[in-house]
Amino acid sequence: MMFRRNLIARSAAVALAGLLALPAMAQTLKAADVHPAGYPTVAAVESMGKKLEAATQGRIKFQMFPGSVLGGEKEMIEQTQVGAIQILRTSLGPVGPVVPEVNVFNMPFVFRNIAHMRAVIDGPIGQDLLDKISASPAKMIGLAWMDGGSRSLYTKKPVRKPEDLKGQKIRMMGNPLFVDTMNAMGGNGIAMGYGEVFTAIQTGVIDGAENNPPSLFTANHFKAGAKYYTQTNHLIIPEILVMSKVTWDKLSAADQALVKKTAREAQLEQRQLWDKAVADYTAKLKAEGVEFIEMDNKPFYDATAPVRAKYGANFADLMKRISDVK
Ligand code: GTR
Repeated sequence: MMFRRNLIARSAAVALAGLLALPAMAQTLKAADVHPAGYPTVAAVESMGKKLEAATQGRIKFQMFPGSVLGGEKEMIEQTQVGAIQILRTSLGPVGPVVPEVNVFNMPFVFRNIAHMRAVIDGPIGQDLLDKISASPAKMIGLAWMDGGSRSLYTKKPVRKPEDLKGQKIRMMGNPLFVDTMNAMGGNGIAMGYGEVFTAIQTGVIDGAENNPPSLFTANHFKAGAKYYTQTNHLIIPEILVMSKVTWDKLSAADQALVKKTAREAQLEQRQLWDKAVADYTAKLKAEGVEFIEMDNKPFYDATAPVRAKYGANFADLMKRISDVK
């Protein structure tokens, strides 16, 4: 009896030692994006995945789900929070309702231009915000920033000044801050998922939306009838790459460092791809007959001052630090 118990204990110990000696189990990271294959964010995150696979000899595998196949951004954020999606590239816009601290970057005209936004996200303020996301109860780890360029209005009728937006229903991303922004700009802001915009423009549920040229082109919204692109540049919202905290907590410290390093490289790669995409898609939109309306956007800046005052009250110091960045 004694002998058998010893034998069982010994074989259990041998089995345990065998398990410990096994390499860490292979795992697949599911990455998601609303944009289609080939879009700068998708391409940069795919190349991050290849680096992760190579550096871990295939122990970490990577699978990209582009084109909203896993849902709209709001749904994908929720899936990331519970660990059903491991890596998500999303606009910071719909992250605002989950991590209110990031709304400082979501405010209209908070950045002077793209160069200013890049200087801020590349510096200590950008790192602070990534850390705030990671430390928040939202169960997401902020890995890196991506470039979302600057957002301008596109509508069925030409718009040159705030008064031209009167009575026009304009789709905004799901965040009350953006609905307030559009209302202040003179239109009626309607929160709606990205995937619903095409049909909503086509059927007249909305009169237009706002976005950057690569999104306007790849989502085909101009083909639904929004052919006037007014250069308001009212929102310069960085995009973000996050990892589910559920996944992050299971990674070794070495793997976490590798994920951060490759994410940071993806940030730089996406930036190169982005600048080219903006130029290419702008040319393509023009070739498709989209009229780019250049105008003075100061009246829109002035009209949104109450939005900056209302939401900026929570971030007075941070806004000063942002505006001090050269
Ligand atoms: C794009 C952005 C997407 C998504 C989309 C939208 O510019 O890259 O992440 O937020 O806009 O308007 O919903």
